[in-house]
Amino acid sequence: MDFAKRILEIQRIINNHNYRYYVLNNPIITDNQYDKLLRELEALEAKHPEMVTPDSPTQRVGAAPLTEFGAIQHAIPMQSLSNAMNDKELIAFDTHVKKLLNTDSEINYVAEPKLDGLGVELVYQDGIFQHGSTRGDGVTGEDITQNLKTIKAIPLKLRYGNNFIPSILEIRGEVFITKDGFNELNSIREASRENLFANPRNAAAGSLRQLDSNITAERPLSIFCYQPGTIEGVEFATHMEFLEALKKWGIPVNPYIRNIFGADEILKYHHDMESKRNDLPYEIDGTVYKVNSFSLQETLGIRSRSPRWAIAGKFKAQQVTTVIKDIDVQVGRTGAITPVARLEPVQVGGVTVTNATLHNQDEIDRKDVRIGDTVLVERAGDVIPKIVKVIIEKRPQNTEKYQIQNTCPICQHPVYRAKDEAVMRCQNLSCPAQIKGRIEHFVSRNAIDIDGFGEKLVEQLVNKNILSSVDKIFTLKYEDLANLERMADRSAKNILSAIENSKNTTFARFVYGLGIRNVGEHITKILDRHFNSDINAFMNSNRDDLDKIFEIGPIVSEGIVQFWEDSDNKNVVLSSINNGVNIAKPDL
Ligand code: 9MJ
Repeated sequence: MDFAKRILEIQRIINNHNYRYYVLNNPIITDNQYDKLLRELEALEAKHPEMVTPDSPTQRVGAAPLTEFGAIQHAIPMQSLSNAMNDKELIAFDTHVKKLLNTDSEINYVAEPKLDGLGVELVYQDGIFQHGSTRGDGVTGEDITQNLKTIKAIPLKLRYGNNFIPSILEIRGEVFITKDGFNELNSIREASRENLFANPRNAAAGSLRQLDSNITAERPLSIFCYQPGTIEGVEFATHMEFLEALKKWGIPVNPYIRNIFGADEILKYHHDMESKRNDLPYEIDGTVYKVNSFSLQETLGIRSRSPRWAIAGKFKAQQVTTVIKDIDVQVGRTGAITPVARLEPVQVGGVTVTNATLHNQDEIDRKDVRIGDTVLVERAGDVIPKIVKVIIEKRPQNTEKYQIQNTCPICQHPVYRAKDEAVMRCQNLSCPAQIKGRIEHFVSRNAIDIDGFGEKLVEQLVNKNILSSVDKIFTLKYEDLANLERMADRSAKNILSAIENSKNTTFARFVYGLGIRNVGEHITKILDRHFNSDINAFMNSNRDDLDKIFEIGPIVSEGIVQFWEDSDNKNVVLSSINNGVNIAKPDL
């Protein structure tokens, strides 16, 4: 057989297997056989690059990483659904629809499982996948075409199953990760000491937001589609007809979608799906009901943010009991100290839960959570599991009240808690847990403004231990930069010259860059005026001096005093000045 014929044949065979697997849920070959076909196609296309088309199954991976996502306008806004929290609200929805349509007859609805993933829009032009986007704010989303192309459940080319292909087909659906895929992904991440995803939804979202689609390609993402956008060239009378057409075009549609009538069937479907929920391979957090007839949908119309012809019925949160093995204290990028309960791993609806946030000391005190306690844990929707309560009867003997230490678990500097704030913070400018964020803030446009000093550069310099505090920026040498990966001679020189330029700065910019708690740009200007741009006077100010400044309240002065109590913070400032930072008098 000639190569051109064979290439087209393998493309067709692979697309057919995708269809059998993702739409019909009835695969007939093994993963190995599938990979073998793909490799044969890759080899043939490598020899005949002129035969490669954008919709070839080989074109899902390999795109160059992006520097940022472009924006995509949705031709029709992507609305969200209003929620019914219980049976009563589901019945009220049906009653309202009947009233608006002025009818006593049972309404025909399409009942759908509500997938807990990420809403996306796919656009096909003459049957070829053109681009896809996130929901964003509903009007404008992010262009995640390259990432969506890696999802094998999304056909790059529609099947001619309906004997016609619309010129424009916009469809909405939910990208998700299966429970098994999520658990497996997290065990891999745990083994390589990476941060774990809190739930399958976050894992799907994190995977879709990768600028490098080769990373997305390694994540077990899938999709079910459930809603039309603009469609040109075909008309449908009902939502169900639209869904049937999607299947014939090769687009995955959830197999539990049903045609139902009236409130009784809404409740029955809702309860049936709730009892099936834990047996499904993916997460659902409720059910959705849509008036089937498109003309009735039009009559019902939309509210500002959601259609009147649809409702989402939410499931109750799932709860289980487990034991707190330990309590760890984490330091966020902004210095916030968060206690996290390490749990005896427990399955909640097929997802392994190992951690729960304890928020802060007040929360720990309120619930009197102790290491060794048996606790009731709840996973509600897409949030991180939370501890509902301690089962006091199961508390072992000799437990102690838990108290977060008053030093940072990472750098051992004292932590500070502002009056009226529940959160404790580490204000050490050089705390390793915060250093990347601190440097990024210090060099940012409204702070000392070093052009070209981006997130990637900070990441490299900190990881290589070249930068461990902000003052070290001013002692960077050409070799420190030029030896970094992907750093051209010219860029290294440009960055050094931007650093030189930044040394002539103002009090307000410099102090803003220090990131003192509650000291924003406005406050830095007030301090500038009060201390007459004298950074030494500011560093050595005490509570009384600060309290005298009109416009500065006790919470701000408390943060400042605590910041300067840490002599290492003063040393960073002095070292910056010794290394050439010159704070000019501003034009006030
Ligand atoms: C989910 N999340 O499964 C819709 N959804 O319809 C289903 N979401 C939806 N439909 C219109 N099944 C807006 C959102």
